[in-house]
Amino acid sequence: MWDVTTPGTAELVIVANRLPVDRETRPDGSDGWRRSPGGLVTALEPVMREHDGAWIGWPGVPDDSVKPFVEDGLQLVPVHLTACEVEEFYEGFANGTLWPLYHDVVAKPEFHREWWDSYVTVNRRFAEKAADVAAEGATVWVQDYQLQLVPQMLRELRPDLRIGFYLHIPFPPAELFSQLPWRRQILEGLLGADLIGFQLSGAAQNFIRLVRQRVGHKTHRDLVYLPDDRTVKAAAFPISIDAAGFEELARSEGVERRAAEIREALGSPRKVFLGVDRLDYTKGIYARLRAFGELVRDGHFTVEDAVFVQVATPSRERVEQYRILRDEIDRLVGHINGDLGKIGRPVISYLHSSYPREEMAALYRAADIMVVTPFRDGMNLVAKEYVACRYDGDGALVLSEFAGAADELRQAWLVNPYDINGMKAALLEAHGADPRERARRMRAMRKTVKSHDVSAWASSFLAELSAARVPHHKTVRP
Ligand code: ADQ
Repeated sequence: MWDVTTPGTAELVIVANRLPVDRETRPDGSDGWRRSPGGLVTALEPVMREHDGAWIGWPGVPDDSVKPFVEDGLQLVPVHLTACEVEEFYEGFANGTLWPLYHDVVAKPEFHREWWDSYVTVNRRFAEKAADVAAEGATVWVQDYQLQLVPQMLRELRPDLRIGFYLHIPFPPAELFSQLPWRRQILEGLLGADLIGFQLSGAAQNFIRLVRQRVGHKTHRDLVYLPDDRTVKAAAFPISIDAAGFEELARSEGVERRAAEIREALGSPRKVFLGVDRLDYTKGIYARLRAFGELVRDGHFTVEDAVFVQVATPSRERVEQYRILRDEIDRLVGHINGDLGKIGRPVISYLHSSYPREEMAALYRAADIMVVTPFRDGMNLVAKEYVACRYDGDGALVLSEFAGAADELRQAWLVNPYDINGMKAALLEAHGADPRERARRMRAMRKTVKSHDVSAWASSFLAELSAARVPHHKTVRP
């Protein structure tokens, strides 16, 4: 068995902005690592174990120089970022430029040349690390918008590798992408990969069209033909969840008990509405709470009838737009509860906490109506997790048409999150739906989620990548 301290030996390398673990200080004061809760980790961990892979990423703390290490059987290779790089590369270019631009300009992207310079520097560092760790002819799978230049940089260093790239967020239409002063560099960066995966086929088509327009390469359907005889494929691989794992959790006695406790703690209302999101302006939290508040104000529900539980985990708090959003939602919840709540019965139960998976499953079990209304979302795993937990066939999903998940979960109550009256109507409809109608919709959605889970996602991407043409010029490492 290889180990991370021997360079050039890993057969599978995952490259992601973050390592799959977070630093923690144990009760005895010593430092250690805890697995981070995100969907990406759950998706890729089984693949990592099966292929004895290495994971390259930033440990999450600036100016932290950690040597490669093994944690819970996973081989981890940290990449160092300075405090200035965290500001310019991560908070700046990744989350202040690319994130809003790729999400339909829901917020205004900022273009700063020094942010771009930092993006290039940090992407090069990740590429060099991957070049160092990967064995001859290995497979490298680069993840997400923070690292779009890595495929090309890595190919220059190591033409022997098979390189895949997966974008977890939307890829915008040409009209929006073309605002980016560095549009050509990003497209060329991605074209270093043999296979580029997107959530939806529309995103792959946007990419192919842009490559034709802006880089001038020949394309046919989902293929790009490069002058050096390489072909690059761009296709959709919609991500999913560990559906069986969630269902098993939901069926456990502990989770059932906890779900009943949650309803009781809420004052045993007749119906519980639930929203679970990272606190992000793309998620449409403000508009959805306004819609619910208006339904209560207009007398459609009383506080005894219905309560809205909104879990919103703060994220990217050093980016100004996120601080502004947090204040706006705090104020709105205050207004609604102040105007319409009664003693011990708030209209909206608003929580910032981050929960373990068991508690998430209990929340999903406790909720009659799950409300997922992003303005734009690559996929949205919360919608799929809710469906996976409703093994009883009950429960209703209100879902934005602009979430990637809406392509698969057609039987949800689909809404346009910009249309507050439309959302109010859908909330009322889902609330009043006949149990048979709810069961019919849920059954169809469960079939979809169960038949296409996260391991199907990872293996279909890797199978396609390994079928990709092997490059002509294999270099032999010294
Ligand atoms: P996100 O924007 O983070 O992901 P989402 O797909 O909903 O959005 O995933 C969030 C994950 O975090 C879910 O697994 C959820 O259970 C978990 N989570 C949310 N709030 C939590 C809390 N308070 N405590 C614990 N866990 C919590 C990005 C893209 C999405 C895409 C995913 C995966 O923006 O569109 O679906 O990547 O590709």
